[in-house]
Amino acid sequence: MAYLALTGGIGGTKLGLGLARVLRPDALSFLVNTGDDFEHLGLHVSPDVDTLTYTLAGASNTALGWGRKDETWRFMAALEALGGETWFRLGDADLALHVTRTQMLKQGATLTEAIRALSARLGVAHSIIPMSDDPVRTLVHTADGRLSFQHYFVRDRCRPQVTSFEFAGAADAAPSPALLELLPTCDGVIICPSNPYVSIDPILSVPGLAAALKACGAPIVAVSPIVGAAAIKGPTAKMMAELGVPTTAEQVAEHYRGLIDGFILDVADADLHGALGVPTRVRHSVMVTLEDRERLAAGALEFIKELSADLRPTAPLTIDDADDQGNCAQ
Ligand code: FO1
Repeated sequence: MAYLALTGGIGGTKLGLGLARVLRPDALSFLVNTGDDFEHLGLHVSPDVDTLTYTLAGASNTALGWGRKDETWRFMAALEALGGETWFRLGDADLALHVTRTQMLKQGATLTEAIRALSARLGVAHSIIPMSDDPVRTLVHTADGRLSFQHYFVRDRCRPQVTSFEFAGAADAAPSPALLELLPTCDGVIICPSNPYVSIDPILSVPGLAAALKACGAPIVAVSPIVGAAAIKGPTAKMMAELGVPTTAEQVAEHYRGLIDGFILDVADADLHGALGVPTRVRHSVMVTLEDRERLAAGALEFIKELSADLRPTAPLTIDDADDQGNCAQ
């Protein structure tokens, strides 16, 4: 069995780690948001890819939630002394990753190739795939005007009131070839409890990507990032309120309507079980310990297996059947 996890940001990475601990590298790949990527100080920074990479490598800064553990900050101190831009902090060891990736990209590697090589060098055995090799950049439309994602998120600390989102470049982007290669053997897709608007939607904005996920016929299960009326991590609930939608798990399920085959609710939202127009399961989804992450991962996989039994025909498929279902294994 082989699974694909869609993720971006710190909340999604928590479940990503749980999945990586219960599934061998040949049974799990990650498809990661690169809408947060940006050129900073002349370097290609890929925050969501790097947060996942460091986490799977056992090298993450758990206090910050991003960057490397045991980090030093001499570069930032020197930059500050020179009057450079310091609103986005790059640790000394983290800097080495951005420099190397930028160099690889300049020498002609695709983002998929650069991530594959660098994650392997950091000791990550699971496959980390960017949503696209083409630049797609999340722009946040706010009451204060249009902001690039990192300006909104880090420099302005998510303070501006959000009105909508734009994924610049998406129309001309293609899914990473590595994704299209693995989909024919995919048995289940997990949408991690990442921010639906700025972590998962950029992935789904790549033309043909959502259709390819759907067409491979494997169950797609999302884990709610909203518990009660609050986001487990980050600005999801604040964004929903500003967009004028209810800050509920039900609304997240609604957001993914047409894509997902199942939705995992937290125990705090057990009253919504069976009431969302999509099959649901109730699990403890607030991940504090490593065991919490593994337990939720196992719960998501169990749900996918149950859904597979419902979605997949029991009789073997004929070639005509596969054509009718748009089966991507052709
Ligand atoms: N987040 C911050 O809040 N402040 C920072 O200075 C910062 C630097 C940074 C450097 C490298 C990196 O990979 C991530 C970094 N992040 C920082 C996190 C990042 O901005 C966000 O977590 C994601 O883009 C949102 O998913």
